[in-house]
Amino acid sequence: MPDIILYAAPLSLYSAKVRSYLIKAGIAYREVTSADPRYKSVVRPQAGTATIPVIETSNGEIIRDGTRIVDYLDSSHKVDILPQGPRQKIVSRLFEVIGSEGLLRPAMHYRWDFADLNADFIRVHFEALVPAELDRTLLAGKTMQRMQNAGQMFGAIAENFEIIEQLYETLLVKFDAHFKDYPYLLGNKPCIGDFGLMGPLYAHLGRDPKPLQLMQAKACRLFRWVERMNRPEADIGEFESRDTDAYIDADEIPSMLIELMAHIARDFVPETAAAVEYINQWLEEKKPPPGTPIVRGVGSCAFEVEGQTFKALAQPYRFFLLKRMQAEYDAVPRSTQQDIDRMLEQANMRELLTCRLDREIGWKDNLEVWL
Ligand SMILES: N[C@@H](CCC(=O)N[C@@H](CS)C(=O)NCC(=O)O)C(=O)O
Repeated sequence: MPDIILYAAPLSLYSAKVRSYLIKAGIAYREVTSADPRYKSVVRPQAGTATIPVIETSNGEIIRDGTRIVDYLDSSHKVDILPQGPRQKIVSRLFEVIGSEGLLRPAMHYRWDFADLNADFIRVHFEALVPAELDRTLLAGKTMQRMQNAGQMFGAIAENFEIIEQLYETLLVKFDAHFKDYPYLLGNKPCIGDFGLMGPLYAHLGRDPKPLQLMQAKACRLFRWVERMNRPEADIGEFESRDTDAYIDADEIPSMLIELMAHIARDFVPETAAAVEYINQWLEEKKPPPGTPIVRGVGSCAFEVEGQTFKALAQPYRFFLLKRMQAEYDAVPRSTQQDIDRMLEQANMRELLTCRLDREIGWKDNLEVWL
């Protein structure tokens, strides 16, 4: 009997983070989809809402949300997925946010807007999520339509395709350059940022036919990282150093990683700044009572990317994650903060330190709630 049952799916973005953690942590688990009868009868009623990933532990606990699942597992398994160095901690936490929220546009665009290559592949996977006794074609079709609409709400619409593709293709080149020198984001072992990035970079961009072709053709070392993240061993044969238990020395952040962050900042920072303003205004107007469950998006905010106005769903969850980075910053002495300021300045991400919601986000019965 495995320690953990993981309710997930191969094509699910948020499931990829948890699966990779389970593999690297060496935790015995069994993965099933939400079509498993136990999901409906036992898991879903306690999960709060019908998303994956969810885990069921051997003592019957049900935990929903990829971030909470990794926190929960790591609190007992202590794999050590957060570097000790303050700058590396910040970078690690930042990539956790970027993984969940910062690459949704390319993830959705390359899944939903290339039907010639992707359609059959995607349909097979969505149908597998519907219990066999139901009308798989009909129900999968409805979910697929809902997901395609979600992509548009994240800003993956025709007017933006050119910019989304330009940004993503450059991102591939920059990731590839980083993974030429290092097997993981911060050295020879994965950190929480690596696990976060597996969401978009494995589940969508490293698996669906169109973006998989692109990644293999333009960024074979990034593709290797994706493979490596789903293997229990360190899988670093092509690198000189064999020390599998070390982050980069002296809290160093490689200059290529700073360049990569500065590239991600091009849409991530204006979007985050617009979203925080939008959500704070919404909070001011609606004043949700403490304990109110948080919806995925509270409305659509506008921001500039490469001189063009984008609109995207303002999602409180981004700030639940960003707060974890800000908390690391708040916890260190001023002189260390200044060091972090300099690094974030170079990465054009310093503004993220001030993007804070006026209300805290907490958890109740597996749902995120306003405190
Ligand atoms: N914050 C959640 C998000 C989970 C989530 O949105 N999962 C998607 C699949 S990748 C889902 O189940 N969507 C179904 C829906 O929204 O109805 C997490 O990190 O686990």
